[in-house]
Amino acid sequence: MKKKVLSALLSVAMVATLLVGCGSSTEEAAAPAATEEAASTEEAAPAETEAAAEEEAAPAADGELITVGFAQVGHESDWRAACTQNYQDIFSAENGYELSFVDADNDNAAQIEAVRGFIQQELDYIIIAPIETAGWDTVLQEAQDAGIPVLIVDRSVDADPSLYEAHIGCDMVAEGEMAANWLAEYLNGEEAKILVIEGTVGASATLGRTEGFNNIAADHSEWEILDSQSGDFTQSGGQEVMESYIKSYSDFNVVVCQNDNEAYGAMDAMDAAGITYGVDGDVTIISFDATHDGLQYTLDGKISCNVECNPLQAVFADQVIKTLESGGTPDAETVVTDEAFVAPGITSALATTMTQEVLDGRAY
Ligand code: GZL
Ligand code: ZN
Repeated sequence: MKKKVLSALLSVAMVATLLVGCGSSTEEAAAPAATEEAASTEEAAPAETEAAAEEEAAPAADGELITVGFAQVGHESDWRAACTQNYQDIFSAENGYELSFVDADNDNAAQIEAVRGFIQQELDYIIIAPIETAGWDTVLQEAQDAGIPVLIVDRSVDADPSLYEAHIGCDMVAEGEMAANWLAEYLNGEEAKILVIEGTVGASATLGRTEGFNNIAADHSEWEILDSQSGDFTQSGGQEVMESYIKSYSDFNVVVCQNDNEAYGAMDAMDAAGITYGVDGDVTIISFDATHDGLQYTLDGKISCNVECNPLQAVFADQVIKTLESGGTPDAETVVTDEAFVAPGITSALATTMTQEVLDGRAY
């Protein structure tokens, strides 16, 4: 399976130019103000084409729009909103698509029913951002039996990879390891009593970030993970879990929130309890997503480390579909790599120190 590792280095630009690894095709993405450069591919990448090919996505040869069903997780977080907007921007009529979008509202059964609906409508393609990793084999087999290619995006599924054409997403285990490696650098051997607010139960983002963080924590006997409960990637979930933690634990100095919205809820709970956090507080907060507001809190010194998970992935799904449309074989796996950001005053070999310029240069 060819693997394409793309680094998503976002900087200010009015035209999105994507240099994509293998095959070095370049594509102007409709995603606003993002310049991403391929970092590397696993195989030696051919010399990148310099000039951005003005390859405009266009309706299929017969002028027909390509019909695509997108079964989205829900609307649980700011990250999700950015992901949805990105798919709606890219899968537009001017790009040759007719998009049927279903927000599954974090409900697994509803998401599987949405996919069955797309199959009944005999759409050309189905895109799934799976809420949970489990439970997908049957409906993916139904889609394959109906001759409808499926793309799995954002999160991943525990299913036979021959049941879908491609997976596009970030490496959640790497994100978890990035967070823990930064904490080790920051604490430099000091003790840590850690509380974790996990994401949605059974989601690959949750499983991966937890696994990655624990991989590194295992090397630090001076750390203790006191508890790890799901806040369901929502602000209210983060607040509820933090409120219960405050009742149960009086001696903690690190809170790991598996997305920004949970961090906002945790901060509300700590404010209400008079617990200080941030670079000048008693508690160090680590978050994931690096959304605009999450990075504002990082710039303000309230979140100490924020690990990015880049939601601007729709252009890669567009590329997979256009490759299939032209009879080609798309990369089975596209991994969009991430970076980390830390609060001003923190220097790190692993992360970018936040400035207003960095924040202004972000695309979401
Ligand atoms: C990550 C994505 C997660 C985000 C959350 O790829 O699946 O789901 O981290 C979102 O904000 O709810
Ligand atoms: Zn250690």
